[in-house]
Amino acid sequence: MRREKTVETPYEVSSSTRSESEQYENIDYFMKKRLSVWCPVPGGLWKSGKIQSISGEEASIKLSDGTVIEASTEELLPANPASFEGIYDLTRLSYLNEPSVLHNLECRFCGDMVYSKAGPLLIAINPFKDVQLYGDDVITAYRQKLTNEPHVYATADNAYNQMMRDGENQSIIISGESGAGKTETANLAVEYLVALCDEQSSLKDKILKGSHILEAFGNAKTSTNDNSSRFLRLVKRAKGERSYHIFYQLCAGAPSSLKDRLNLKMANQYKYLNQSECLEIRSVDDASKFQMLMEALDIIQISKDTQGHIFELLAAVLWLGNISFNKVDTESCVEVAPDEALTTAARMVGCSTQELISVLSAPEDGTSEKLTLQEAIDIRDGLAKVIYASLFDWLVELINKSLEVDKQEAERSISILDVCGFESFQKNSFEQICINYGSERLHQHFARHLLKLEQEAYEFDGLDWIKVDYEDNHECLNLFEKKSLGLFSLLDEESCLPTGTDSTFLNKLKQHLNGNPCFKEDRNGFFKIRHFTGEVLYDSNGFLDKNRDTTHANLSQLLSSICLLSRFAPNVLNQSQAPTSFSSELHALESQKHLIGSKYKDQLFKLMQQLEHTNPHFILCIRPNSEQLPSIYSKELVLHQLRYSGVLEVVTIARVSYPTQMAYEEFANRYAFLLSEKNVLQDPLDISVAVLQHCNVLPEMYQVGYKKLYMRAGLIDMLEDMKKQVPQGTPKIQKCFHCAHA
Ligand code: AOV
Ligand code: MG
Repeated sequence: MRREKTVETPYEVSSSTRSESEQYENIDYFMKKRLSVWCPVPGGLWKSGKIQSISGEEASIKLSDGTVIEASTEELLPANPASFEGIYDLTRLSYLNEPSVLHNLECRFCGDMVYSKAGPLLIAINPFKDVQLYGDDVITAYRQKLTNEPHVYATADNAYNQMMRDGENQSIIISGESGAGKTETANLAVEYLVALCDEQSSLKDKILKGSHILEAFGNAKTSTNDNSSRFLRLVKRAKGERSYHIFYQLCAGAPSSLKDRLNLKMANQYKYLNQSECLEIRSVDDASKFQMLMEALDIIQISKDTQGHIFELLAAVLWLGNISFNKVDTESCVEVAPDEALTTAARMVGCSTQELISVLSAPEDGTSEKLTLQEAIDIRDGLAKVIYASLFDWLVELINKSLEVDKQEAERSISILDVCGFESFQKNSFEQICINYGSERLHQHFARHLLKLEQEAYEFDGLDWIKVDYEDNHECLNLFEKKSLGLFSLLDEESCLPTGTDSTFLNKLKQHLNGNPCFKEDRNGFFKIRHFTGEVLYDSNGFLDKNRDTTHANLSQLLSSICLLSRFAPNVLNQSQAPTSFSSELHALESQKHLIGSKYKDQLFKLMQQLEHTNPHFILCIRPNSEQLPSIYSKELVLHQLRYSGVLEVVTIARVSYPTQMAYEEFANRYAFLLSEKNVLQDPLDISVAVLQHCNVLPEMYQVGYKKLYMRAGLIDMLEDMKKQVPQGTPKIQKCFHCAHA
């Protein structure tokens, strides 16, 4: 043991860089000084205790609960002194190892300090309860820099200041699995940023209400999150899950005049809602949510007329789902049942019953063949999906218009990225594969910025740097993206073949992906993918249908049905607030005839490209338990998330990294005056080194690269302090800079 440390210092060199022999010495030292160590226990976790005796490579440890266990000295890890307990930045831990990180986060979580720093990364552990960390007073405290506690507000503040200072676009990238708290975190970041524009309080209100509206239309209950950000779930979903919140809110909260106008029933009478046997969410009042939604629509200045159209479209979707089909002859052909569902759906869409019947009865190939039951259902569901998708896009446009967000005009921006989080259920399908592929892409972005680029820059500039390894996910991304032989290409190919089925698709996967270490065959109809988070079992059943998305195939048919659109044509809407009409959203969808999987992949690519042009700020949300309950910290679950996200690696790099980097010319220009008058040096590098030596800066505080000077955290602040104290041209340096440790 080189030194004993009881005080915290930001300048400590990482314990992880110590050699193994030093670790051995540590063990002895830990026993003699009766310092705590982490001892592995069955189940893959650790308990803290004190070493009682060591015999060879075996140690006897007395745990805090009094039990004594034996463990190999190699497996013991140093625990941090009590004074480090609950420290706000993991890079400041004296000993960096998994149990220490896990324990530190637990201490903070138990004290309702749900945010911690891991160097440049903000970690947010979902409290699943009101933690009194938000609101106007707290916002003010962060705006006035009265606190150093990590917080999403601090991250947002940082992004804003950097945008103003450097004129560079920023992004706040929020990752974490489903239910980890990404959307809440994104909302809090928005809340902080809108507080910065308080002179325009109407804008503030509109931004917040706009996100409430999108949440009602874009979120739904799943088994891991009561308010999950979703897509693809209008017509089918697993038991215990709900469709988009807005449908239940409308059924529960519509005033009676609106109910009459829409011929609205209770939620349990609609097939699209009742099929998953889940209509309510614990402690959520859908009716009052609907009142809030109507207020939000008013604040966004969506006219009552337009609001009426929006509700009609929602009712149209619900009633479409109730349309049934009767057998017409012995050949299993069907026709639309002429009942209340049909007439109401037609009325809501704005066409005659006969016109809706002809849309629902026309085969894709334009022949006059009658449809089978499945074909008819596909067309009906496709119509419902396209109406809902267009409605959603139209709403986004209306909200943006109301906020006067004009992409061309915005000079600088902060983008906040909140996507669907990683999912692994008992049954995983096409929806999960899209979501999980998205998570892989995002993880790659995270790892590139926090683990790869910085290390590469050090190596490139010739720094003495011990590389920190991390698991990269390119093999898995390759599995999805490889040209012509990746999962999405194979899925597209099979979806376009008239003979393609889920099982021919699976065969193709086996044929082409078996060499990929992330792909595994499984029992009939199933396959496994090893994601960065772990292995997920997928059921190939239904992949082709979901990818084909019958919606688009039938759209030309729908578009030719003029009556359907007339209701929503631009002249019906108030032009001043309708940047695009519902009908043009429909046309826009029609022009995108891609299959769903590759469309999603392309969109993700574009998004990632946009993000590459921003300065990123990362937030990692962690789910502390699977039950969505407060005050429960499942060590296994948290550790798993810390591991696959690479948090320990991020901290390891941050501890030994050089966050300030400066070209020698700039450094010399700024600080050369600190040197004595006799200075005759000319070369900026020589001047820079002379300044550092003159100020007694310890060598481990900086490194000299080929092109730049690399400095540890705190050094530049110290030099700036000295600069302020020494009037320029008066080269009297008395103050020395010391690291806190000897
Ligand atoms: P997600 O966005 O990460 O899941 P959410 O942001 O919807 O997760 O969070 C899930 C739930 O956790 C919320 O509905 C809240 O009840 C609770 N929660 C999250 N953050 C906080 C917080 N800071 N304070 C109190 N409660 C919180 V998904 O969208 O499923 O990937 O697709
Ligand atoms: Mg979400």
